[in-house]
Amino acid sequence: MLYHLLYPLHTSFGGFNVFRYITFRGIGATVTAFLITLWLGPKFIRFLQRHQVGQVIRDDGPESHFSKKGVPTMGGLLILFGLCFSTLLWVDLTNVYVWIILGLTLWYGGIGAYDDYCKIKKQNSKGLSGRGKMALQIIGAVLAGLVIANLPEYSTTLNIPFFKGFTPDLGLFYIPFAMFVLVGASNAVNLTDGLDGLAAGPTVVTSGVYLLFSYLAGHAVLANYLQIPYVPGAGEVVIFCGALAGASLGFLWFNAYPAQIFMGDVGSLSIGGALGMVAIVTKQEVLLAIVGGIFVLEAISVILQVGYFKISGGKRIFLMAPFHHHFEKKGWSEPKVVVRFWVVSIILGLVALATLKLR
Ligand code: 57M
Repeated sequence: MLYHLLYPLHTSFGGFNVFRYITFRGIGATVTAFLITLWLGPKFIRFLQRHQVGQVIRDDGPESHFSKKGVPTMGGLLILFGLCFSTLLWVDLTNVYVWIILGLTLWYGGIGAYDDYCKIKKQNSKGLSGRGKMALQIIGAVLAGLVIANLPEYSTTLNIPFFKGFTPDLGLFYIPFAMFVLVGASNAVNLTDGLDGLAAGPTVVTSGVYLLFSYLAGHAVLANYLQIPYVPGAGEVVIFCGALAGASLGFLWFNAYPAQIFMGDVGSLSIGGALGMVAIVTKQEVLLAIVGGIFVLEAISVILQVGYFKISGGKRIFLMAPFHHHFEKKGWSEPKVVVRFWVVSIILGLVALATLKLR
């Protein structure tokens, strides 16, 4: 909004020229989202406590989690507010990509909010049915995939990190592929969100890396030089990524161990969807498996554990899945598991950046 209000005035006041620059607006969006989330956090936590929007804890989980009963949940609403407010404040509102990303993020947030609401109302850890949740996620993903694949300047080719010469065109198959990315990312973040700060930390790293990739993808000269796909208009996604990183950092302030608030499904499903959609817009879908490697590993640990549990008649690979619980069961303290996972996430972020030069 500021871009539309203030940039046109640059002819009378030269200083307003800065609103033209994506870098300036990206920093503005990051700081704004962080400060809003930080400012609203305590008020929002008190509001949730007053309305008893507290976490229901499973009785079959690690014992260290029993004391978390009643911690306010649905903190994702705070993240979504900071993210949307800041994005709308700083972005060029005529940019179609940002609207698609915001739409998908809010759709997934709506699914999560409904799920959280059901769990709190029924006072058990089962919300919306797994199938119902999946069906709603697929509908959102297919719609988003159809819209984006039909944009004239968008290409349905696939880009594979380290293999820049190999870019197969998926054509119509791009829609199921996009669906896989969106539904997979959303559920992977959801599975990761089981320890204080565990999902928010890698979210900051992933959005930070995609902030850079959006800038490069939207810059014809740099994209050409680095041999990455040029997506006209993708530069504005920098503002969304900055706002996501800022809002997640603000949320992390309160979600850090011992957490005063959890994000709930409204947070985890929407963040996963947002990251998936950003990866799709910037044409760096496969890269998400690297930079978001923590989310992928958590999801794989669940698939392996559940699969093996079924075929072996009750045996396990990990002491408990998702595998952050495995380390807890081994005796690592919760902050140790979380910080070590952050360390891995940062290293994976660096590997993702290396794909810019290595081919
Ligand atoms: C949700 N949610 C947390 C909070 C958060 C198939 C199966 C593996 C699925 C999986 C599952 O349901 N995962 C998705 C994970 C829950 O957190 C809430 O949920 C939101 C995210 N969706 O924002 O609102 C609990 O996680 C803890 N937490 C924190 N700090 C945070 O910042 O400590 C969350 C955020 C919270 C809190 O304790 O209550 C969750 O874990 O439920 N299921 C599981 O994860 C379960 N695994 C399991 O059953 N494994 C089995 C195999 C055979 C399937 C096994 O390995 O034996 C575990 N989850 C729990 N206890 N809580 C195991 C038991």
